[in-house]
Amino acid sequence: MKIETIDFEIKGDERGSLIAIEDKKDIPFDIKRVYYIYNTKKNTSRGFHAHKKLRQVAICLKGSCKFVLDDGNEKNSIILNDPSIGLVINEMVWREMYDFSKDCVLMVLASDYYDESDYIRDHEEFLKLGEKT
Ligand code: T46
Repeated sequence: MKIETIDFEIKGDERGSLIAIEDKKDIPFDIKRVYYIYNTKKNTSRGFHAHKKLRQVAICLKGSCKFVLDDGNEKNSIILNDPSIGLVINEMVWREMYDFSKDCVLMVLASDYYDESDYIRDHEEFLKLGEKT
């Protein structure tokens, strides 16, 4: 599958860098929730699910981590290590996250509130649901 990323504009000057993310302008959905993952223990993997409807953009603010995305037909991977890059994760995409650096801070902008019923945590079920859509 094609990995979709967003390049955020860096407003840099002699003092350093600043990135502003504005609702509706920089992200392809209305942001209803922001969460961040940090202090991930060594050799830990996360994710292993898809979302029925939720759309997200993941930004690695510090350090690095690897995403494997799977649309049911094809897998692809990307290393996030640049706070000016957003990884778009659309609905019905299986995600797995690996290789978190010790200092990794991964921020995620989400199109909806937390809802456990939107998660598909079984890969076989994900593939079956994907066939119907
Ligand atoms: C995703 C990847 C990139 C909440 O209470 N509220 C929240 O908004 C979230 C995201 C999680 N939680 C609770 C649910 C679990 O008890 O936090 C705990 C850890 O969540 P989870 O195991 O789902 O974390 P990851 O890293 O496997 O997945 C998360 C997101 O849940 C998911 O939507 O796409 O990051």
